[in-house]
Amino acid sequence: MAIPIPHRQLFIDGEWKEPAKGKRIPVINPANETVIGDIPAATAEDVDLAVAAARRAFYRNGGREWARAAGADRAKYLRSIALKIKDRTSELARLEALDSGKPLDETSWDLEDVASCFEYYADLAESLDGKKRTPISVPLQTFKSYVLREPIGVVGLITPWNYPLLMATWKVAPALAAGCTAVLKPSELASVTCLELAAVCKEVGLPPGVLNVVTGLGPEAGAPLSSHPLVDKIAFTGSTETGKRIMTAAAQLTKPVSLELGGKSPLLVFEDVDIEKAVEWAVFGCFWTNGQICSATSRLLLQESIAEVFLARLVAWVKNIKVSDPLEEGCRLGPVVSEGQYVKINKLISTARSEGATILCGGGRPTHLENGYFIEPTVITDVSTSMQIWKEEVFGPVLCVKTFRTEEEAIELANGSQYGLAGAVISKDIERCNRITEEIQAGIMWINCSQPCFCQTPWGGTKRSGFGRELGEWGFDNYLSVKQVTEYVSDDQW
Ligand code: TXE
Repeated sequence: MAIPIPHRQLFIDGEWKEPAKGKRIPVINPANETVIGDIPAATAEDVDLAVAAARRAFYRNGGREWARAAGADRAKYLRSIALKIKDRTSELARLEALDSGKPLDETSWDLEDVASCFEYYADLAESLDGKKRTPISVPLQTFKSYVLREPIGVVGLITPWNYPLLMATWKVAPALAAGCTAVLKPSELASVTCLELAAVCKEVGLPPGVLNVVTGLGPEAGAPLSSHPLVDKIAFTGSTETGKRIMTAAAQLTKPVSLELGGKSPLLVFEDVDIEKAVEWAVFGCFWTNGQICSATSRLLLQESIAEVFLARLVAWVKNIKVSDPLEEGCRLGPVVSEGQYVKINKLISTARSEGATILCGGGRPTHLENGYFIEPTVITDVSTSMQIWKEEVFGPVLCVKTFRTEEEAIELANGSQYGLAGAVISKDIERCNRITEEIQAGIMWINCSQPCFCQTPWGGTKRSGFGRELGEWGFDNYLSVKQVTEYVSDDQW
């Protein structure tokens, strides 16, 4: 059953606030292209207010209220947020499925991850209390040194639409746990659950200004945030193009940024595998979240000797994927998020076709679905390394396949990409798997699987997939700065 999209305003300084220009952006259900609600459209004026509120919250009471409160106090709020999210999981999962087109099962799992992520960073906030001053041994006895770990300040968090609330949580939870205050700018294509996070923060009594949520268009709300002189750091997940713009803006103020950008990750499958299991991982690794995952293993590298039998099983699996409205029972693939993405993905498929690639299955619109941004799960072979479909991130349900003969050739093909986010290898030979994980240029490697992600492990890329790590202790460090303190301790000085 569909539920109405709550009518929300911008969340600034703990209050709902109408956008300065009074504009709103329609929320479109990608499964049927109908307008189901709207979200406020912030502009630079609203961003200014949000940043000012975040600064007040950071420095209030000499910075003791949030920035220098005990980690255990901040942890209490994070745990209350997690609890409220758990109470509302099924409602929020439905809202997110309606807003983004992701299958309901997947948004439900994402919501569970959201709550766990808040709990995990609540634990780290507590542990910070014991690790605030870390002694360092120095060679001269007349000096004593230690490092202080302090929150960076006001952080701007700009997030995408493929995991709307989870991607926001990967940034909000560690930032707040570290003692930073934040302005979150979610994607205009899926902001509904981020506004509900604001509602949750209000309900649990999070001090005003600690988290502000400004929804709106990238150039109108995201750009003023990334170039704001009173924002101390920007964390971004999204396209490489926008990442470059954000980095350029931040460079003018020598502001630190962390960027999680696109990917075109390889999955290497060797001839010694259990074909059925490997096919299942290949399908999961590419078509999960409607193929809209930065780490999707969208380039399949198959050892030549098993290619024919593997591809036959792969096509059978892919044809069996249930494509439907995301709220329908058993849906495994919903529509892509927007008309823009629908057009972009179809264009990439038709270019591949005209360049001589073979569409082994899919490649069009499912015949049983008249409306909505649906694209059949698609497998493409006869791809050359110079083709756009092999080189560029599709961010949709499209898997490209190439074959290899030797391990060396597989590694060369895998690394022949501008991106370096993730990679996966499937083989019964664990030594080979370990060898390959060291050779692949990526920030994340999976062995005998694809896509599992835990909030304890670091997440981020190399090459044009960005830099900086989210999740785990690394994600926490993103929001902490290290201050060196050295004391002269000789008696004779005074
Ligand atoms: O991304 P954008 P879009 C990739 C994927 C997809 C493509 C385009 O290939 O097809 O990006 O998607 C905000 N200053 N990924 O257009 O523009 C924007 O409002 C500041 C990969 O949606 O990068 C949104 O909040 N902010 C990816 C966020 O940036 C700006 C996930 C991401 O939008 C801005 C999503 C500006 N000038 C898309 N312009 C991943 N790595 O997971 C836009 N934004």
